[in-house]
Amino acid sequence: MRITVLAGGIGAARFLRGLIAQAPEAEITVIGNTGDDLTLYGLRVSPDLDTVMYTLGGGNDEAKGWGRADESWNALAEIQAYDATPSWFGLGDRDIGTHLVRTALLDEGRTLSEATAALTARWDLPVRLVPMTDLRVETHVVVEDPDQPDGRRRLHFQEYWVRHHAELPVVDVWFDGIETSEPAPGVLDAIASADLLLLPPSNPVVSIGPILAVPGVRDAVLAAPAPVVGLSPIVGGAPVRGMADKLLPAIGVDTSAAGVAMHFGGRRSGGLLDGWLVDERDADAVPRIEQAGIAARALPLLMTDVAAAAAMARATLDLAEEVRR
Ligand code: FO1
Repeated sequence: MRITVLAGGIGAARFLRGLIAQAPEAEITVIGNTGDDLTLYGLRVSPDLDTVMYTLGGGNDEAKGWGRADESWNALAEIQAYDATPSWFGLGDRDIGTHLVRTALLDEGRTLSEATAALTARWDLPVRLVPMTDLRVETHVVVEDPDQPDGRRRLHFQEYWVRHHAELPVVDVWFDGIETSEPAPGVLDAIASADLLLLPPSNPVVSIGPILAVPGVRDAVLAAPAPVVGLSPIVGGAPVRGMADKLLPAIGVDTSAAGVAMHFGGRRSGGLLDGWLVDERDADAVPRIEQAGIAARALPLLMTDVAAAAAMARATLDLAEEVRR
């Protein structure tokens, strides 16, 4: 069975661990979000690609969810000792090794897809990880700033999230470079040839959003013969982790399991979804979601361990079979 997953970072990576445990024979292609990417000290960093790579490769820091296990922070300490900026982004020494190799490959003229293939080869991943695009796209957050003439300021998503802890009032979110981007090689084929398309519990705005915004991707999902099933990243009105609750209002979406389902839309009304899984705390939202033509199921959605993620994956596969046209 060929499964294609549109993935952000930590939530997607943890779900993928469950999916792999539940469907070890499946051929899984992960289309990774690259809107989080940024350049620091000349190094190209791809946080969501690295989170999937480290987590599925067994090299991730399980407590933080991002970055490498057994990390040290000597280079960052030196940066800070020099009072150099930026120093708000946690660049670990082992992690820097990844960025050095990626940047060297890119500087040699290799594409991000080629660099990602080279990096993931070391980790012997049980999935194929491809970037959503090989062209530069960066998610920027527009925040209120009374000191600016138009009362607004635009900053990179990572600065908004890591430096400012998502505390700045968000006016808009946009994906710089998205209009001239194009799907990376294999992305459209992985969508068209999939037996199942999944939206894991990732941030709908800055993780799934950029992937769907790459020209051609949303249309490919709409045209795909495979059922499209997603899992709500919002449980009981709040994101399980991260800052989706700060960003969803900026795009006019209700911070709820039903709100995000409606945001993606039901296939019957021109949207993406055939099925949507919500946490049992949001079971009361099931009827409304079903009325939108999206098959909905309520079950525990907290990925406390791989077994919990595998149970979610099982329910996802079961729902996919129920909605398969
Ligand atoms: N998240 C943080 O909250 N603080 C950090 O210092 C930080 C550093 C970092 C370094 C490499 C990397 O791949 C991810 C990193 N993240 C950090 C997570 C990153 O902000 C992710 O993009 C978000 O968690 C959204 O997926």
